[in-house]
Amino acid sequence: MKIVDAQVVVTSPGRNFVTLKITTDEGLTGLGDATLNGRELSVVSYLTDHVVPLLIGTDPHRIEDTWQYLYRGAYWRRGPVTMAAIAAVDVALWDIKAKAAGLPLYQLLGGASRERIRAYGHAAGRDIPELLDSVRARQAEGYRAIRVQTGVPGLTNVYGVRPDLSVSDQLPRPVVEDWDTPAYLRHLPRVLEAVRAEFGPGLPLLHDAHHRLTPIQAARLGKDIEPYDLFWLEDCTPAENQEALRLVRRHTTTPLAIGEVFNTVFDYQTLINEQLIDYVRSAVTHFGGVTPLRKLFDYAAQYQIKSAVHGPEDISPVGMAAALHLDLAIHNFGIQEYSGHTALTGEVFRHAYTFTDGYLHPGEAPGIGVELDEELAAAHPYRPAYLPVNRLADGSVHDW
Ligand code: CS2
Ligand code: MG
Repeated sequence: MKIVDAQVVVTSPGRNFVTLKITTDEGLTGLGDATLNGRELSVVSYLTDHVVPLLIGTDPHRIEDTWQYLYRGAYWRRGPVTMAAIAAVDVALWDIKAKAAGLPLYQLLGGASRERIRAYGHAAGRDIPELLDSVRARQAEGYRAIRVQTGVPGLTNVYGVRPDLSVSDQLPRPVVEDWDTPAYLRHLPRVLEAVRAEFGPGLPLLHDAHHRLTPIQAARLGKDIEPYDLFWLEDCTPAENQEALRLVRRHTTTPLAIGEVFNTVFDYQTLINEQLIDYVRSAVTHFGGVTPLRKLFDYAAQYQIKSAVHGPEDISPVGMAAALHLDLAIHNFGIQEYSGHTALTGEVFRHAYTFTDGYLHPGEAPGIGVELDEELAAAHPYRPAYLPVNRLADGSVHDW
């Protein structure tokens, strides 16, 4: 079999998605997600200008060799643009291989290790009563594990609370959010106390600090919220300083999850070797695909660290489907983030995966189980969009 065509499709059915479609001389096609939120077109160029010409004429079955060729062969390694582009190729090739075998991808990854995949959803409110309503709404949708985010008194635009911008209300420049770490550190324990009082001890609760704390602040927060028994505290510090987590770990038993902005195993080495975290959070889409993420999970498993694949709305259904096949197959699965997508996104990307009673399943369609409606995709072209930025009261930029 040979690759005869590879096209990059950019579509915006509510938000931007970048998809690679590879076609073979036997008529099989494979899809891969290359969406990098707020920097989409850089990956489009990386793929169309530098990767697609290398794929034509090659054997789609040689997934490992193609991965190494694109990663090592470029000389310039790592980084979100490079790894999102390689991820799209990797997932499209797995899609083709599984379709050629007539099997859902998870069967090629060793078969199912579980019957269903526990998902967590997002609840958010500007204040505590609004958050409690939002938790109830997620429970009504079936979620059995819920991430809770609230506004902070005195701040107007806080991460996870401001509704996600759809492209139609995007401004030409990033929205500016505001931040005050001491106010947040005072407020969050009260929020978690109220959620526990309302929903009891049994509901798995998660919280995302979105890289905003210093190591000592994170250590204090982890300690303060221990009574509320979080499933995890996510991205407590900007963890490219991996050694910082030693300090956090020394002070708290709150479980820690890190990694949605990481692109390779090297970002995790100290975190995993020293067991400084409990969950690895990378997305198939930003980590170079199924091939390296499978290796990361196997490495993490030796340290009792579990998977928790990043699954916000900016991971397309293609990236989500690839994650679900991995989740079903690996033994050290932890939990899967799942925000769902708009109905229109589900029409552009028809998918076999399902969400029922709080659990996901990739379905039994051969391949990853996603088909792209190219006409509908073309009817919703790219719209420039940015992630927000974050400033402190004195006007200085803070981690977002
Ligand atoms: C997040 C994301 O899902 C998460 O945990 O931190 O919403 C993240 O902000 C976006 O994926 C950025 O594109
Ligand atoms: Mg996060």
